Amino acid sequence: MNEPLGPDDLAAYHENGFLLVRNLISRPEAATMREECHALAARLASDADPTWASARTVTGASAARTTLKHAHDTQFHSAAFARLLVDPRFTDVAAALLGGPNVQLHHTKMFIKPPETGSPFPLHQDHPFFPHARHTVAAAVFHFDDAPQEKGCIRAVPGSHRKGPLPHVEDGSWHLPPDTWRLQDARPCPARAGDVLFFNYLTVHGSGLNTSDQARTTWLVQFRDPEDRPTTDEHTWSLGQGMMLRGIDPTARRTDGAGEPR
Ligand SMILES: O=C(O)CCC(=O)C(=O)O
Repeated sequence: MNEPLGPDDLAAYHENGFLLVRNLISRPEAATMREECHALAARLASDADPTWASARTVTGASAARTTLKHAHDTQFHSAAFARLLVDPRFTDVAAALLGGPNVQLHHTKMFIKPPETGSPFPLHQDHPFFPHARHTVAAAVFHFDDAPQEKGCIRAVPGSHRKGPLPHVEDGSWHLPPDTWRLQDARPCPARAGDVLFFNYLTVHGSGLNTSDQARTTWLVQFRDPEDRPTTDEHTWSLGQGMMLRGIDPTARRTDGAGEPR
């Protein structure tokens, strides 16, 4: 079997804490998934806006009424997401980055940043949302349309994962103190439809406002080594948590509801 990543890619991931994998899926596949996302958003037709309060107060976006559409655990809404979750093009890269054969799901989340008003995310680590003992948790952000800087692409701070868990401000969500962690200082990661951005949950990241006339459509998959365990029950409600995406769960954890959190 071909290695999914070369040694330079792996070294860059471990050095920077993030890696953009180009064309992990094809542009036509990305276009199909984009339609799935927008159809799901229309079916859910929710008025709820998941924009973080801090996005309005610390990113300078307060003047605009910014908006965001999201949906958790999309594989429970459409089988197209379930197929992509176990697609070896994704899971082989995830395993290579984890450094072992087994990849377990934590949760998935679709984001649509609408044109002109798509909300920013202040810089943060994902760690405070779902801390784990061994810090193997990582995200894969699938881009289903092009995400240049003006669409509010993700930005990341190279090497920030090596600082370990950082103190965050909590105000409904978690973010880093904006005076020391400025979004504009983080490195933009512009992506094209079909690209997937991988980053560890300790990597400091955020994203800007979508000022373009097109929506930015992404799907985020949080995954981990199954031998890594949550240290709180903060985010154990996700329906699909604990599903194996590749390999086995060597811990043979009980799945009948009587065991510890998934
Ligand atoms: O999709 C984005 O722009 C950022 C999302 C993010 O930072 C997160 O969900 O933790």
